[in-house]
Amino acid sequence: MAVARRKASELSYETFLREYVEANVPVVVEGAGAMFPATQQWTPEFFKSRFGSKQVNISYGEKMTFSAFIDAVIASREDAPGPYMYRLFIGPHLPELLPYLEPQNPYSFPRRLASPLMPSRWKRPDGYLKLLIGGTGGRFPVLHYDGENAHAAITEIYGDKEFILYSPDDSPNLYPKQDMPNQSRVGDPQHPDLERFPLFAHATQHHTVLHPGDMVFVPARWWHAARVLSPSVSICQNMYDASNWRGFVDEICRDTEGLGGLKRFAKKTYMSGLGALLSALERAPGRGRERPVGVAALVARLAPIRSTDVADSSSWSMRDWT
Ligand SMILES: O=C(O)CCC(=O)C(=O)O
Repeated sequence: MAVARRKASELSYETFLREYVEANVPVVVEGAGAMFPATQQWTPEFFKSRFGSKQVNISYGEKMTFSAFIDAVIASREDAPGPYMYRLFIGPHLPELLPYLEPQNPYSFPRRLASPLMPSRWKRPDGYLKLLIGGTGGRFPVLHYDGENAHAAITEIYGDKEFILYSPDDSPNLYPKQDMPNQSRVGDPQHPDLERFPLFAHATQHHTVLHPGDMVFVPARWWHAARVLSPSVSICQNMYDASNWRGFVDEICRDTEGLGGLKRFAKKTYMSGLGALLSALERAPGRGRERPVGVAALVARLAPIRSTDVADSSSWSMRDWT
């Protein structure tokens, strides 16, 4: 099945929220990233020439110099895929890149992650902004959905990438791992071992190809994976709003980390109350104003719904999120 495609120039933010975010339906927004200076300037060579000697995170625990990594990306082939970068958080590791991503893409704005009312553990004003780079045949290593009920947005900056998704309803056909239920045991979903995983044949694949400027919205609990068709650079962000808050709270409160019942109850009460407060502030009258002042400005700051509601990226906390 093809993922729906809409043009950014014809898709209002309100329609995007109603038809896709609230409905938990994936969509590609064409041109959502077209206004980024990055879309004009980022190429594999850009990273090699600017940051060649810098050691960067590629995957969990794997680091390389940018120079060696980009050489491997260029050499990557369908039958001999090179490494795929998916653990480089831009804010703490390459803040020089942030100006290339402003003005922010409104469709991937992190919303509640950017609220100062978020507990510090989940305060991510850039939405866990990550850099994803790979060469032909490179791929994200596992079919998965994002933890803590997050929505995700992946915006293609350079090159082409195949992106596939499976609905949460297909979870029983995807063989979730016992210890990590948001990861599938199937391995490469384009070359599944159907003798080991026969139910996978019943799963409905939603398919698209991302080109520069395209953003795919990945709703909470939708399984997804990506494979590079030509050397590719993209970014990934997470987002919370009223549509995925309850699932987020349920998940973080299930993970008790040794907390007793009373503490868990207190945490759940606080987070549920915060959700109700943010929902009210997000719907407060006058939220559409371009430059709010007074009380409206305070409301916008506490419950940001678009990038102009928050301070610019130079003031973001650059804590290491790896
Ligand atoms: O490589 C991609 O585009 C997928 C990224 C992703 O799913 C993730 O970082 O969680």
